[in-house]
Amino acid sequence: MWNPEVETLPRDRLQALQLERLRQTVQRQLEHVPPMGDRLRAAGVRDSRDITSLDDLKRLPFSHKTDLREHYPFGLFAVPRDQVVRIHASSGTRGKPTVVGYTRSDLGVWSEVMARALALAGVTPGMVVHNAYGYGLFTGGLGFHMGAELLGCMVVPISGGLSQRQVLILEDLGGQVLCSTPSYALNIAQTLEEQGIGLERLKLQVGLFGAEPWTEQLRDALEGSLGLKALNVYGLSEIVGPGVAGECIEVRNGAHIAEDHFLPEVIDPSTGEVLPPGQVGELVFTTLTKEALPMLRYRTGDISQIDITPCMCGRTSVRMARVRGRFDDMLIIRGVNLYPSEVERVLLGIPDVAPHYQLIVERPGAMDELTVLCEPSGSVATDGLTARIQHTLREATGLSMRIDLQSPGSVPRSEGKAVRVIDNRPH
Ligand code: DLL
Repeated sequence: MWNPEVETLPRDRLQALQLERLRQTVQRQLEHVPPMGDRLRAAGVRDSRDITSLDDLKRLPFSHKTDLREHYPFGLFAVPRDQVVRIHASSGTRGKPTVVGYTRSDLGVWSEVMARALALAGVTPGMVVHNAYGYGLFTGGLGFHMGAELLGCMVVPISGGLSQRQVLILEDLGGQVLCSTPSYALNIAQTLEEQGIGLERLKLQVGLFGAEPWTEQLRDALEGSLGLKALNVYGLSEIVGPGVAGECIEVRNGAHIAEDHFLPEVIDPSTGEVLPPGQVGELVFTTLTKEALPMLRYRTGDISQIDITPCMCGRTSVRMARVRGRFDDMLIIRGVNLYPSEVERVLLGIPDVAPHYQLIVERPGAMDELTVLCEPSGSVATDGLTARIQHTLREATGLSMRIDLQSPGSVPRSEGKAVRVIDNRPH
């Protein structure tokens, strides 16, 4: 454990710390973020002393991505500009990106939670960390970089892309820890195979994968093709970046939330009502220590659930289940709700199918049509593979899909977050 004292804090002491820090976040917004301060006052919160228990969190208004967009770029910052030492931005598929800022202390917190996430995954000082998350405005590259340096690892800041050079460096520098999106890790695995580099020439032990939804089936595929233990890391720019939660190597069932810095809730997305632990809903986070961009009840759009049962690893934090997708990612095809990750789960369970896929949605007439681009795992498709894929997907999802089985290497590969859906329907 990176910080055993905090990571095993008894729940009552953790909750007392959360309450004290929640008050500070509320005070920060009241005093320093006019749009959010006004919103709090309208909800009847005039002073942080109005917050007397963690239950009072429910009284506070939600915040949304649109708040960041409306006050783009710096309108929700709670500190003078000269205290902001770093900016990142989330990619944002529509419109302007959301810009986030960090004070020096925020960077310290982020490094700390990332060092914890790496230690959770079994990474120890001195290990060689091959960091293939993109460096730049995306939080992946620099987030993992800072955490690995703090832990005392040797960081190889390779960033994403240029797969042939990527595998050369991976082999020559003896990378033991691979950090990348799961879809890019697949790309690396394929390049290794194409270059004839066998796993015995590599030193890989652990992979820390995140930034996009992925399934247990993809975990198996990555472990098999890269010869490592694959662990899930979750986070989002608006809250800090990667490091909000991470899986432990001991159990690998749910990601431990760094609850001394980020307070989680799960809500019913249509009513906003807080759901009890174990129920599936939208994840909402409140930052407890962020200075530059404090966030109260930020709606992530991510679907998950919280497990409060104690973990065998000894940490006392609650765990969040794998995010199966965002509400925005859910496709409604002829009345059936479908998450791309559901297609991944089914597809990867079918023998002879490679773990590369993309979904194309079209509306040629009155009805929506879904085409699944995929590839055989061998150099040629086995007999009846298309029909088998179509049948298995229909059985599992209730939807009839067109299967476009392409030649190996034809489905577009990702260098960062994979584009799983191309929606060509008229809007
Ligand atoms: O993706 C931060 C990150 C970088 C996390 C590297 C993990 C590893 P954003 O670009 O702001 O930040 O995107 C955040 O990505 O709301 C989720 O929808 C999705 N996401 C992040 N991690 C996971 C994960 C980074 N482990 C958005 N599983 C989030 C599923 C994830 N989805």
